[in-house]
Order: sequence, then C-alpha cells, then structure tokens
Amino acid sequence: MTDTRAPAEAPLRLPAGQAIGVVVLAFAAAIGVGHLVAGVVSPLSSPFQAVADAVVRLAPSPLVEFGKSLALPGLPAGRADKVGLLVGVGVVLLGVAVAAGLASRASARPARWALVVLGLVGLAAVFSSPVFALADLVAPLAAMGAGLWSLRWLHERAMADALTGVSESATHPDKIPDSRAVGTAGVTRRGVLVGVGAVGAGVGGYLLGAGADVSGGAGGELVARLRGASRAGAVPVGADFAGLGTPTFLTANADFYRIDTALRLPVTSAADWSMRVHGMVERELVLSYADLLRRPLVERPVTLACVSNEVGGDLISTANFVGVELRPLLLEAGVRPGADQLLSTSQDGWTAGTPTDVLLEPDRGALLALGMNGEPLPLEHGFPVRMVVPGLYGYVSATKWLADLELTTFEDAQAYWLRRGWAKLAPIKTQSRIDRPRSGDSVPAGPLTVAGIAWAQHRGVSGVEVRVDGGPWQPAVLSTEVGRDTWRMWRADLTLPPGPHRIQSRATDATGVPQTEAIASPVPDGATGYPEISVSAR
Ligand SMILES: Nc1nc2c(c(=O)[nH]1)N[C@H]1C(S)=C(S)[C@@H](COP(=O)(O)O)O[C@H]1N2
Ligand SMILES: [Mo]
Repeated sequence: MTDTRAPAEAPLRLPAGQAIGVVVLAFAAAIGVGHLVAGVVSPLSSPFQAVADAVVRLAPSPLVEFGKSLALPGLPAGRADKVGLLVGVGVVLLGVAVAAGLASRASARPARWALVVLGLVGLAAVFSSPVFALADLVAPLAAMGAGLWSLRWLHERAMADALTGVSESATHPDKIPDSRAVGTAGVTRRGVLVGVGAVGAGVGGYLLGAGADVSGGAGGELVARLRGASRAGAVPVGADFAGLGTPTFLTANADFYRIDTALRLPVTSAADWSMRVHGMVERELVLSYADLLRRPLVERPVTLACVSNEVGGDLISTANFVGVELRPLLLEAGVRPGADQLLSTSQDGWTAGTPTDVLLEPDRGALLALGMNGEPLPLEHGFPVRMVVPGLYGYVSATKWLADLELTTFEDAQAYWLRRGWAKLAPIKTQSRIDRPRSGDSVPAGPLTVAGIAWAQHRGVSGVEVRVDGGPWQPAVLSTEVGRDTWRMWRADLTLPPGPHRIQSRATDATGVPQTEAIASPVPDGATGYPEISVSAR
C-alpha cells in the first residue's frame, strides 16, 4: 500500500513566483475592471485615478511644487508630475502585490486582506473627492469584487494543481517532471487569461473616457457663431519678430502652454453644460451653453501667464479668445456689497478666487470664453467654458471646465492654490525674456541682433532695454502694439567684442515702472529678476 497522506501532512505551499503572479494578476484585474466600469459610469471614479487624485489633494504643497517642477523628456511642462504620480501609485501597488503574494503561498487570506484594504482606500479616495456622486462608488466596488474573484479562482486552482502534482509525484515518483509541467501550464494559461482580460478592461475604460463626444454638436454651431463674433481683427504686420526667434504673436492651440491639476480631462458635452451664478447676489442666474451663445460674443487677444513661470520660462502664451463678457453677467446677477471674491469651481473640483472689484472694472474685459483662435476651446484648455481675466495669473482667474460661479468673500472661502500657500491677489508682474540667442550659444563677434518678449498685461509694455556685462541700458525696438493685455516682442542691435558676455533685459510697463531687478522665486505671487543669457563672441 502506498501512503498517499504523507505529502499532505506537510503544508502545501505554492512556489513563490507562482504566488506572486497570482496576486499581481488579481490586482491587475481589479484595476482593469475598475477602470472599465468607471469609463461607463463616471470617468473620474476610476479607483486608480481617484487614489492618485487624492494623493495630490493630500500631499504637502512643497511636494506638489516639486512635482510640478519635474521635467520628463517628451512631455510638456506640467505633465511630467502627473505621469510620475501615476507611475508612483503603480509601483506602490506592485510592491504591495509582491509582498502579499509572498505571504499567500499557503493560503490566499493575506492577499484577500490586501485587496479589501486597497478597495477601501479606493472607496475613501472616491468618496473624499470634491466632486463625489453616489454612482462613483460603483467602480471601486466592482474593482474589489473583480480582484477578490480573480484571486480566489487563480489561487484555488493553483493550489489544486500543486496538490495534484504533489500526490501524483507521491504515487508515481518517476512522473515528477511531467506533473509539474501540467500544473505550471494550467497556472500559466489562467494567468494569461486574467492578464489579457485586465489589460483589455483597462484599455476599454480609457477609450470610453477619452473617446466621449465632447462638442455634442455644439462645435459646428459655435464655429458658425465665432465668425459672427465681433472680431479682434487680424494681427497687424510687425506684431512679432518670429523671424528673429521670438514666438509668433498668436500661439497655435496645440502649442499653447498647459497647466492644471487634472489627471484626467473632465468631459462634458456642450449640450449638457450649465452653470449657476449664485451666492451673494440679488438674483441667481442659471446659464446653459445655448444661453451663452445667444449673448453677444466678443473676440479678444489675451496673453495668459502662469505664476509658476520662472524668469526666462515658457509658461506664457497668447490666443484670440472668443466669449461672453463676464461683467454684464455679474451686474445682471447683482453683486451684494461685501462680496469681494468670485469663487469659480471647475468640473473636477479645482477652484480659483478672483477679486470682484477687478472683474467689475468697466474696461477689464474678463470673459467666459468658449473659443480659442477660431475654434471651440480645446478640451485641454477648458471646453466647454473657461474664464479669462486679462492681467491676472491663471491660478486666480483662468478656471477651465467651468462648473460654478459663487459670489463670496475671501474670508469665507479659500481657493485651491491659496490654501497651498500662494498669494490671494496675483496681478501679473512686468517681465521680459530673451529668446535669441540662446544662453550658451557662441556668436560671431561684432553686430548681433537680440530678440525676445516682454509682458505687463493690462498695463501694457512701453519699453524694453538690454545691457551687456552690466553696462549701460540700451533701448530695444518694440513690435507693433496689439493691446495692453498681450505680450510685446522686442529686438535690439548690439555690438559684441570677442569674449564671453552676459546679456540682460528689462521691460517697463505703460505706467512707467520698470520690471524689478530683485530676484524672487515663483512662490507666492510670481518670479522676478532680470532674465540673463551668457554667450561667447568669437
Ligand atoms: N480647472 C482648472 N483650471 C485651471 C487650472 C487647474 O488646475 N484646473 N490651472 C490654472 C492655472 S495655474 C493656469 S496658469 C491656467 C493655464 O491655462 P492653460 O492650461 O489653458 O494654459 O489655467 C488655470 N485654470
Ligand atoms: Mo498657473
């Protein structure tokens, strides 16, 4: 008689690699299914996404600033941190899965607990989102269910295979290699099945979220109305020195700098969009996209700038924005005395606080913008509706994917970046940038043309000067002025003796105040200091 019980007495354990594989695949199934269900129900509720979002919300602001300053090759500024964050969350999950796998060689219980705990983290992340809705709980629950189910199936079958392998090898010791192979083949086949399913579900969820038709038919109507808008007029000849290395006066939509906290673009069709103007007002307004289209549309060139822009940086661009004047809307609603802040909220819960008195200035020209350079707003730049306020940094004024306008006070409500240590008031500072030559270039000794940009939105630029090696300031030639809300290009003809040189520039705004030499970092209200390049003349 062969004793078949003997092997069963030693606790059965999966090989470490197999146990890890089983748990990693169960995690992948959870993430994939969560993403797919979120794609159907509510894109922002993908648990993976929600956890990453929550990390951004909860992270101390210096960390967020550090993240924003990262650069990854091939990614535009302000994107590297998002990708880094998603990869970081992925790496942490992988680590947890590997550890849980190692702990789950004999029983699936540790991995089950890990999935339950992570599922709860996902639920908490979704629940704590500023735009939480009950339906958002579906995706994390589905993810947890898919993870637990896959874990149970994969683990049970792997154990069963292992058991068969063990008992067969006990019965027929000569068959060890064969039965082992049979067990592994089964594990591999099921693993591939779950893996492919997980990836398929994840990709499906991504496509569902990304492929949604956002313009909802309004695109065509808007383009037609854009033509009817009171036009900004053609950009005058001589408005830029692009031939000398400055940007073109208008920035193409595809090249426009992009800064936001959105890990995933909020998607709303124009047909579904509507917004309340409420809070400290005499009468609440509710505006649909069609309501906005019925109002007079104006087109206005505006240079947007980000407060995070370093001296010499490129977080600045110009577009012809088309939209509805904001001031008449506020007057219609009737701003109550004391309401010193307009708190704008985006569809993803981001907020900006704009001083009401600035918005009510008769000539400020703040817009609820629907279009940009003759097209409906691109999704990355705020479709269907965003705010544009000439002269203020974006974080206090340029809310994209606008969802709500509330008249309130700065005391009662603190917007997103104010809570993270940035300034309450943030008018754009007078600045200049040297675009050509580039720092580090070697140039021929003798005559040299230097060119760049200058900006002092809503005051206007009245002059730019350059100096070499700390010498006397020499006036630059300015481009044709388009308006005081946009940048202005400049060029200066210098003569450089052979050797290394430092070149600096400074702009003066139309009130006669030159940009300051004092060096300041972007936090809390914008960088200052002279831009400087080093070149060697030969
Ligand atoms: N919803 C939303 N709107 C936002 C932001 C954001 O993070 N979320 N960032 C603001 C900041 S800091 C800037 S500088 C501008 C940039 O606008 P752009 O990406 O269209 O250039 O958008 C503003 N509007
Ligand atoms: Mo910004």
